[in-house]
Amino acid sequence: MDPKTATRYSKFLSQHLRHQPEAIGLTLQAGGWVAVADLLAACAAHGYPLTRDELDDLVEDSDKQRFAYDEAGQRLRAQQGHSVAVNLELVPATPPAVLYHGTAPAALPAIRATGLQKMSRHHVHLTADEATARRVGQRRGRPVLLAVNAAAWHAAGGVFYRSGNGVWLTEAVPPQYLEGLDA
Ligand code: HQG
Repeated sequence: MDPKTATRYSKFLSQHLRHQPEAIGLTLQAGGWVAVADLLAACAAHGYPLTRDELDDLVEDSDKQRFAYDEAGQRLRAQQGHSVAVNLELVPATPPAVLYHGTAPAALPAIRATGLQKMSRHHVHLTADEATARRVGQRRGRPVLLAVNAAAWHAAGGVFYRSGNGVWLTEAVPPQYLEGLDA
């Protein structure tokens, strides 16, 4: 698959494993899983035919490791980013002292007032690495980098999880734990 086609397919998979499984006739099992055979059939029936080998390549090459097979390789799921109700069975974890979030200038007034909110996803997405956060912010224009005082928010009762692909997740971050809101 050439890189452009791979990106198109990867977006199609993200869309249906995170947001709209029913649009291609899929139902996510507990943990967000779908049987690979069902997924391949649904993709083919909706204009995205692919072989198991091509799916393996997409999973392996996903720049953010968006997808993961179960241990038997029989089922696939998105590792994070869902808007549909799904229980990823995440285990609370102690975050690094500082985490980062990239956003856009237009969101700042609301974030100053209410802190980081999960919006349409299940969690606020944070990263341990500044460059990744900047890239996330860039999706919406000039990036604004916020530093999250994760140690303090964790000590005050904030619950953090780490997804299978290393994204740090939390329910919300109150504004007093954010730096960079004046950008
Ligand atoms: C902003 C992509 C107003 C928040 C990315 C963000 C990431 C607020 C937007 C992953 C707010 C939500 C997640 C508040 C937060 N008022 N706006 N109180 N609190 N916001 O896409 O973090 O390619 O749901 O700053 O690369 O941008 O899909 O979250 O701008 O890793 O794998 O509301 O999604 O990865 O946007 O991105 P999103 P995000 P994938």
